[in-house]
Amino acid sequence: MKIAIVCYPTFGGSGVVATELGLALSRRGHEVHFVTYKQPVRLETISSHIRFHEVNVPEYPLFHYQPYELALSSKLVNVIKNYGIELLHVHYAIPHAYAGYMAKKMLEEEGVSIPMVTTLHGTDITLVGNHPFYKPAVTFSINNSDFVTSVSNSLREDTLKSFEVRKNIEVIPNFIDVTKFQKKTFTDCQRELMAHSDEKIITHVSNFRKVKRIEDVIRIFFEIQKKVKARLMMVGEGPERELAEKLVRKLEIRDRVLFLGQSNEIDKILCFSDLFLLPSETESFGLAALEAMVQSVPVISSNTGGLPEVNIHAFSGFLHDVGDVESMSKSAISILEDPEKLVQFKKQAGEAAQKFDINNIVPMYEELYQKALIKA
Ligand code: GMT
Repeated sequence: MKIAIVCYPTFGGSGVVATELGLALSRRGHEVHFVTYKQPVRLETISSHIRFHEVNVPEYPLFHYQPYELALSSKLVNVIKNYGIELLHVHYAIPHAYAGYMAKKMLEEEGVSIPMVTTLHGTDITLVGNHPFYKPAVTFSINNSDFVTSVSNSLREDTLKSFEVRKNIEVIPNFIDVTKFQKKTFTDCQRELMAHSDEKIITHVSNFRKVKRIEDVIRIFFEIQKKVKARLMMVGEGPERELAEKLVRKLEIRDRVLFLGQSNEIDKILCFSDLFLLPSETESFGLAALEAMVQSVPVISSNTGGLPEVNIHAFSGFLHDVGDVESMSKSAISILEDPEKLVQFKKQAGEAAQKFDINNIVPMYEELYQKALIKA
């Protein structure tokens, strides 16, 4: 099948999922065309089955805001026609579903019919999409997609609660390539570069936005390091980083906290981590938690959104109420202080990740595409 994928190419869950999906589909024989404003960060392999089409928005002094949706929908029309694309899959409703719908309509005028699948990822529904400035357009785009998927049951529920949706929303969870980690491809898992042998390594990975509650991450670590010799790896970049660094200075734990910035080597960092922290305000799925779990890193998270569908309480880690730093710290310490418990939780975290293996999930998308093609 010839599939066009629209996504955000930057660091962030929805772009990662879209890219990994495209790569997996290409390995299964499909021809995948990524249409976005920059080469997606995880799209390192270019093969005859993978193409990248860059959306350019020419600058013009009259424009206060560059009309990206317009450029994207025009690009989609050209790519779909020129390459005989059979299906359009847009990730993140804003503005991709809206632009995709416009492309579909323009193509219809030319006698070309193409089904559109929209995957909802989280903030396009819970934080941004819900804003009155966007809501009518998001509702319209969802209702006018041929098929709609969400990455968790929780996000499906949130969408149905907040929007007047007339569409069925199918849950297709995010996924991970379990075999890649079983093969232990990282021969350079050099823990000793990051910490002393008697120190535990605690990790947090995110885009450092308010929703991630970065202050809680630091405060949980502050409690942990009072009881257990440990270091904190802060991976990512975003608006809350400066505040976090300030708090680290105030708490006088600068020598134990490393801000690593954005990294393409998350796998390598997770491979030597002992515990992962994700105390988010809301999280539709929590792909970062799954990426930790597949490498046998237990997760201490909040119990919000789709996190309970991924992180299993008292098995792959612990979940507590948003903002309950005390309970999260206690649970973290209980795992880290007890070597046997740590080994057991590490094993269980790996086990819980199996359910989300790429080989179980990608066929769900393929099945949906087939349905969409029949309907078109
Ligand atoms: O919040 C982020 O980290 C980025 C955001 C995105 O769209 O890139 O992530 C959302 O989509 C991910 C992939 O489906 C989910 O794993 C994240 O939980 C979700 N973020 C939120 O709901 C806050």
